[in-house]
Amino acid sequence: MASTTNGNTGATEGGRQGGGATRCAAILGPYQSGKTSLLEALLHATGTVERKGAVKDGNTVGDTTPEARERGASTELSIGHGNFLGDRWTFIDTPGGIEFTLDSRHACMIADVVIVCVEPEAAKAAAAGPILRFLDDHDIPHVVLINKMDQAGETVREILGALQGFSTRPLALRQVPIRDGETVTGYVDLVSERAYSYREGEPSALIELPGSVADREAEARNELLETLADFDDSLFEQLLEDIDPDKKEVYGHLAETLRSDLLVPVLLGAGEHDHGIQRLLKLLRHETPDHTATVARRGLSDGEEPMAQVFKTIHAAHMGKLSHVRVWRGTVKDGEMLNGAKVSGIYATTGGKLDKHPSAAPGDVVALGRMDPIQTGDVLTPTGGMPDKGLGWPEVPQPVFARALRVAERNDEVKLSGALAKLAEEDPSLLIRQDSELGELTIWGQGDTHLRVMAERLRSRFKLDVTLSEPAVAYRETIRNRIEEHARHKKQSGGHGQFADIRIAVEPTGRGAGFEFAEKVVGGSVPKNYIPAVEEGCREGCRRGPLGFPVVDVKVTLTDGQHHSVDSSDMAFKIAARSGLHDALAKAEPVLLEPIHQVAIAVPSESTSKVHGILSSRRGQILGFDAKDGWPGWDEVTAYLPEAEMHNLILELRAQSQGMATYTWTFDHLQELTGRLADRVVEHHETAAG
Ligand SMILES: Nc1nc2c(ncn2[C@@H]2O[C@H](COP(=O)(O)OP(=O)(O)OP(=O)(O)O)[C@@H](O)[C@H]2O)c(=O)[nH]1
Ligand SMILES: [Mg+2]
Repeated sequence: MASTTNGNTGATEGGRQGGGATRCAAILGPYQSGKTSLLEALLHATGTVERKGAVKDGNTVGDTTPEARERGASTELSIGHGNFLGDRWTFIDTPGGIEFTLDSRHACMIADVVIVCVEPEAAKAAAAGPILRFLDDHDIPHVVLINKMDQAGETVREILGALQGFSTRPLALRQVPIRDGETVTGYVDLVSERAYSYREGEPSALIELPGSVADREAEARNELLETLADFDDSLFEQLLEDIDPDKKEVYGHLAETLRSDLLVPVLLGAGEHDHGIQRLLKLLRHETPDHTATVARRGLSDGEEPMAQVFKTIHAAHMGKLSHVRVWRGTVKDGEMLNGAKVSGIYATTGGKLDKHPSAAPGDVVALGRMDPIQTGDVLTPTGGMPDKGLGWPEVPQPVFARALRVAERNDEVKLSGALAKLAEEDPSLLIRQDSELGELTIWGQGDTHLRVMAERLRSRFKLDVTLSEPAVAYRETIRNRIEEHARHKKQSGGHGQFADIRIAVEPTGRGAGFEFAEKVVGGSVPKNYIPAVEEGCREGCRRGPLGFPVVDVKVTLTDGQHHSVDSSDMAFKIAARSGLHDALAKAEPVLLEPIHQVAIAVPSESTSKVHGILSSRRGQILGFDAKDGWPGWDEVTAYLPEAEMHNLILELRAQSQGMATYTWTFDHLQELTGRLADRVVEHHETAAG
């Protein structure tokens, strides 16, 4: 384990507030771009971690759960606190995996600034596109860190070029790299015009500006000033007159443009080697707004009473429910009531470690204990009068991947449903469904890894032995022909006999019509009081048709029949109807129906043709494709797709689009399925049913 010191937790001792309020930076970025390593470097540089851990050694402050450690990839938020030059900071490392996006987005909503960490390779950096778009849409100030510069093969220009297309704000390069052959050895700061040489595990050393970068430095500095001048007339005039602006003034403009989210500063670094960390921290110190600006941006400024907002809910193994909050206003005290729930413990969390505090001050990020009725997103106040989540709270993405979930021990079923409810409360992008028709429990989420991680949590945290498998498809069947059927139920066994006789016509109806029943009985051959029993018998007969599936879109008309004054009964008519319908359906050319969904796939244009290929190989029918509204460079492809072909769709789409494609879906209609595919479904169903 990395050794940690206790001093730098975010909560204030005894509720006393130090110099400024704690500010909060969330770290986002594509999968494996180095965020957890960056958190470690930031905590090292801010005095929280004495000895730095490494992701490969499994001893970082972030990624403490078995699910994350085993993967060497984050599967949940990791929080750490630090002190930099007297300022208190909370850093939140987020998982890069696209399947855990909702957690990352929630962290953005309570952060004062977001550090977008990208790889030094244009194609990989472009995977940050959706993140930049989200931050732009929500007006969240952000900084881009081109990370892993120790491995940079491509030029910073190429990487920036790839990113700029996704950002509506100009990306403003703040440093240029100093290279020695293939290796990046340091950087020049474009405002101070000072050159630094990177040092492993230490702040960079000031050096003479090497002649080799002088031209590039001058050019990049000019670009930076020109970009800034777009937001300030006096700077614009100075540049026109060839006056070199005062550095202090430039820093002032930079702080202003970041605070107002007009511009995105771009820094260089290598978190794992501590390169560029001091520069990043200094930028954060001088240019990041505090929580009051964030509260205003979120539209939560009204009112005076203490206020906090939940951005993550966890059911910890020994601690019970923990609601991670950012305190927006006032002091939150242990034991007080917020939104009708009693705060039972206030903790500053660093990775998996908790430090108890009596209170938390504005700006602090802490966990509140045992706030049972409280949900992620809730805005907490003593009066509970703020039901709103504030501007822009992220929508829960529609689940795109499902698995049937089984628990090995039947006795564990109650425990399982309790555990699943907790997991779904922690992660609103997870859905649990109990399908009574298919007799199957399914979990729905954002992809394979997402659901596997959930299964691992069930095993590690709740000690439940569960397995995942492909879920069943809700097939139906109908008929193609009209059939008239005569059915008689007659039993003579001592005393009372049983007698019912009916004639029915069974015919297909329009798709989506469901089941219809009519009667045209004349002369009371089937007395009125038995007709509901006939209808009920027919409905029961539709539960499982000759192919083994529920029958839909048929109309049954009772045309005639006979009864017996003593031996007829509701039961006799029901039995006759059920068997009559059963025989009729089998003769009426039964046919399988499969559910078809309408899908709308959003994909970067360069991958659109691949999406067409994927859809046609999955029996999809393309309905159209067009440029996606408000998403430059993206297309939206709409298609009908059979549910049976959708199980792994998201995985293939992501594989063919560098993880970027997403889709939404709605059930559209049932469609006949014939031939070999249908035979296989029926056979498989018969085998499964034993
Ligand atoms: N060369 C180099 N490799 C790095 C650097 N930072 C991280 N890595 C490596 O990149 C891989 C991913 O690092 P993480 O810090 O786990 O990345 P992450 O962004 O947290 O990954 P996810 O949580 O899965 O999205 C590991 O193998 C690290 O050793 C860096 O500055 N330079
Ligand atoms: Mg990580």
